[in-house]
Amino acid sequence: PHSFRRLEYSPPTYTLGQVALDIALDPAHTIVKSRLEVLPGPHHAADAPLILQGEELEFVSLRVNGEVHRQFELSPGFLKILALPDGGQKAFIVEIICACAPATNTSLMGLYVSNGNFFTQCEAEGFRKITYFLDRPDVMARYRVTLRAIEADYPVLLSNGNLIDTEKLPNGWHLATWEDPFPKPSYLFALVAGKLECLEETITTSSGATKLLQIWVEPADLKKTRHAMDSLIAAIHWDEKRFGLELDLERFMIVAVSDFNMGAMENKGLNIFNTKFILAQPETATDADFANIESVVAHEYFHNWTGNRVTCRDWFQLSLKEGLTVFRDQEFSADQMGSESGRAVRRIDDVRVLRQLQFPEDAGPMAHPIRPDEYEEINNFYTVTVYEKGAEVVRMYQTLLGVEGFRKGMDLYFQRHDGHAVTCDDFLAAMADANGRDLSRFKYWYSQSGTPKVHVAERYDASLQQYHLTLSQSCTPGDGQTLKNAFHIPLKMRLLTASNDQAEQLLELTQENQTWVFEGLAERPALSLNRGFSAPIQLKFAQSQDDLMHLFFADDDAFNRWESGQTLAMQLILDNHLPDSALIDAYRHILTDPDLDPAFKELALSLPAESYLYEQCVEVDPQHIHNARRAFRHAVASELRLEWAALYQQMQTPGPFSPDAVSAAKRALKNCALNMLLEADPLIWAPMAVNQYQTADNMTDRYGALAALVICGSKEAQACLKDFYTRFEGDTLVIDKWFALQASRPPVKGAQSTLEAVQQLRQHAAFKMNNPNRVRSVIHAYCLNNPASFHLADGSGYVFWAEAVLALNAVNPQIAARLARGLDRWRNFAQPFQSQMLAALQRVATSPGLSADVREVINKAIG
Ligand code: B3K
Ligand code: ZN
Repeated sequence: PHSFRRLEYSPPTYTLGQVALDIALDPAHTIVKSRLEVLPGPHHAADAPLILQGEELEFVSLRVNGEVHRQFELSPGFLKILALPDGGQKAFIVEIICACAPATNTSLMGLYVSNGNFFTQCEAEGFRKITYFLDRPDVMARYRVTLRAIEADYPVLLSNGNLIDTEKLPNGWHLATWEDPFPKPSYLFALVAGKLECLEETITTSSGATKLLQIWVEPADLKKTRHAMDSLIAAIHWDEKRFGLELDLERFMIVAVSDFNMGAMENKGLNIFNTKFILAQPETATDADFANIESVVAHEYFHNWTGNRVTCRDWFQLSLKEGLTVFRDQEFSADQMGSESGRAVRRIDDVRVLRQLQFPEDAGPMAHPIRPDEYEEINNFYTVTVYEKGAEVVRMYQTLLGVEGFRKGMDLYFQRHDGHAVTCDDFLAAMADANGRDLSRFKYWYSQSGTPKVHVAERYDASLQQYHLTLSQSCTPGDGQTLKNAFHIPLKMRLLTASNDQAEQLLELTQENQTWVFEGLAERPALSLNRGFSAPIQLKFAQSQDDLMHLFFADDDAFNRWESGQTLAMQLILDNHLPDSALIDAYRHILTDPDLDPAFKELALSLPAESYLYEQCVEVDPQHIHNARRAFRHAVASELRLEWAALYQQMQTPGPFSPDAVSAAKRALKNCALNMLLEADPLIWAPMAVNQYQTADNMTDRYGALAALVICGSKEAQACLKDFYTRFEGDTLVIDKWFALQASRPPVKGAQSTLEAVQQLRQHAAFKMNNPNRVRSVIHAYCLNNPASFHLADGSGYVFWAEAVLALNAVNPQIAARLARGLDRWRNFAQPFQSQMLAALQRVATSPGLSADVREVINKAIG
């Protein structure tokens, strides 16, 4: 298999000026005519051939400077054009005609058909499935695009930029021509054609310009677009205010499609979204859906500057745009919460995702630095490391430089690089130069993989009234990197004392070992370190139970308050213990505190995820961990049953539904209480859950009640599931929830196994192997998100996994490769799980016809 290496980057031999595309859309045979103005690149050598990428294309013809050109070679993946005029040293024109087959394109890369409409997905390397091209992000060109189609079937024709012409054509065809004023790399190209309608709004931006915003969906979905539009408008205003960045186009369009490989795509002026991240109404979308829509709409909008105006030189630099844009959307979403405690709750949520998904990745066979050095298939590197850890790295600049210093760095970054394709080093340089700071040690966050560990040793000297803090760092890489340089680790800390006289400080750990001495401490303080999770590290700190308990009661940093509770619970669960009375009292104190944000209460009472617990073990026994955690949860449910019952009453939200953060937090805590009550006394509380299910006026409450019944294995669950299906049969996104809930049900004694249920769901008439959302709601939900039902000692879960990976490999390599990641951590499991996992991996590895995507993941797992 071929590997691409970061250090082998070389600038393009040729670049592009104007690009004109003329595309006649036909599901079976779309004809693409391109006219490329080709220019010699900066390091051009005379007579260099022009090598264009192209995949799954039917070549029709080639002209150079208007003449038929016969000196070319076609090979899988390439069109090599030789004997160019003037040895290619002056600008020349290449005209190519080729064809593709969108209707049979199930990879959902390039041009494809979904529900009778046309869509494209070009990032990372999909444009080469539309036409032969210099398909690399450092070649930026100006596009003019003419789309032709039968008007009755495809009344709406969209592409990037501004609409400059529409015409009726013979035989019921019509055309539309779009021109994008901004040079862009091919991965930001998009077209959409079909029967769509839009919600539109005009807004005025900070400079007084008027802009047209449109959200295009299938006609029946128009009523579900309001929240996405509100989110877009909020994001536009936030970016003006926080970063001084204004929308640069006259028109900004979003289109929703139900067949999509990921969440959404930031194509210039024409974002394309998975319907899951656009469509919402209270009856069909949960509070989590509303929040996700807000954050994904903002994320793609923010890419307009961080990604599109300044883009990546090569795909190794992906985190340059993704880490930065995730950081921006996290900050936006936190601000939308409207309060400090709301901000903290968002932060806790983001850190949970990082620790549950990214920490395991960074310790496993697919570990890579946020700027990878090597890949076989770039699609495999759109990872939680590049995105979420990348965002943590950007956050650390802000922690080190302050909000204003960070803004100065951003301003300089745009001043230097607007309109260019640049690198992570350029970003670091802008941050350092704008602030006159030496950030040379900070660069290791880009080049070294693994989660750094920070070991804490503390000593209090009563006679000198001194507190000594020694921190040492280490890092075990997962990907064969050996040499580790010390990271530059910003740690917010505060010493908690009875007199409350110590301020928060920022410690910069830049050596392997450092000691700090704090003076004037009349009593031994409790240490609150890595406040707000200021660095993406693992703290190794044998903090005393007393201090942890003190933090859980009294830390003014909400993140660390939450964290100390997690640590207390985690230690007990891993030791197979139930909560002691001190911890139950602490939980009671939190639940009954009238001044505490309900969202925080809900998080404080949520136990560490099984996948996070796995990371603390040398030999993972998934069934053992599940049982220990379940028993612990049962005790928390039973011992606090009075408090849960009271909260269930207090957290009702009478009146019309509103998705705002305060109401959502109440619903979250109420539904958490309902789950706990069903855990404690299922027979008593099942009727209450059924009642909530039946009378709910919103999806959060209806789904919350249904999920509680399903998870506890209540006999009422089946009837409610049946009702739910009939009630929402026409609504694909809601039916995805119905599938996902059953596939993620933890094991229930005496009930059908989840594996059997999932096998039946795969045979369900509404299951579709070529729709990624549906596949994710059944197969990925079971294999990646339901550890105790998946890790079965007889290996049957892994057999199901292997068969699903192979079946998906033939349909959609990206979706298959994501599933293939499911056994990454096999080496960490106890027997018999470990051998059964290896057998399943080997079965996939030795199967014929593996895509590059799946092959890379499986080979790395086996090692
Ligand atoms: N940039 C896209 C991701 C493209 C994934 C290609 N396999 C969405 C985003 O991060 O905004
Ligand atoms: Zn992104």
